[in-house]
Amino acid sequence: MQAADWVQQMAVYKTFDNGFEYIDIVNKSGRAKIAVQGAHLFHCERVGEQPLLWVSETSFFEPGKAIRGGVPICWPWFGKHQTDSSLPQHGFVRTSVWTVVDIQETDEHTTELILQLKSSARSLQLWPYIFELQLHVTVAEKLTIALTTKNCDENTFTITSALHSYFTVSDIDNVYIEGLDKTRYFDSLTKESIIQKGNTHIGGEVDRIYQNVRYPLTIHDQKRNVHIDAHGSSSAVIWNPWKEKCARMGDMKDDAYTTMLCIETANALDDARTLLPGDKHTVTAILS
Ligand code: TA6
Repeated sequence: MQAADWVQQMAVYKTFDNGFEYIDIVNKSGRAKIAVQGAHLFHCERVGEQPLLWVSETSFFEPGKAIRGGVPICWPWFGKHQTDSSLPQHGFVRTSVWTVVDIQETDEHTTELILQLKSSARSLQLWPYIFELQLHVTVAEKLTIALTTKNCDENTFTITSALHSYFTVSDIDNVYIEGLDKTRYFDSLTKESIIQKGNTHIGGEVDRIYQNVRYPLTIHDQKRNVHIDAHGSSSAVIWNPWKEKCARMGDMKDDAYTTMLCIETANALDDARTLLPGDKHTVTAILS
């Protein structure tokens, strides 16, 4: 769609038929949609381009279920909980209902949103610390997502996290990632520690946590390049479930793996962040 097909600018609360609430943002740069649950960006496209973010055609948009695609927020732990397997993978904030604090249409090409999540009786049962999260999203020529953690507790805590971005690719067989050459990664499938040689191609299931990443990274796709820059992160997770795992996932069509690639701006493994009482930490992904 061209900008002319859209109203020039808007930021409107909408709901799916089941009442699932999201904000629909349009400006002269493009369009984005962010769910109030999880502060979850699940759509972003620039004028005249295919969507930047991938979302599953069979994703749930239901209370308590994470959307498959867009940018899930993994916090206060990335991956499985280290000691309690009954706790949800990737933490609990991606299925929590956030509060929209502010929406500003700063100019015709830029819309900024701030969403907030504070600790609660429920969260304290899952993770025993008082915190405040803010997500600052800027929808413009670049999509900027900044997650700020504030330690409001009297105790120090350590977090791992990821802005778990799913990107649309034309065909997984014809893309590669530039920027990870000579970077060590932990292979979550084989549990090995390996040094990346050259560009990263995806020829099967890939689930890797790269450490000491020197951003920016670039997805070279046949039809376009996608640039991922970051602040407050020195780790990146690359994931594609490939055929077999994709077929087992209830919220992905069997061939969905062919048009998606996750490059997650993280604070994972050695890049975990420890916050003293009163400390703040911001992890930012700049996608273009
Ligand atoms: O992206 C890395 C990863 O931890 C993979 O191992 C895979 O589990 C993926 O996240 C999706 O996790 P989810 O809990 O959203 O199904």
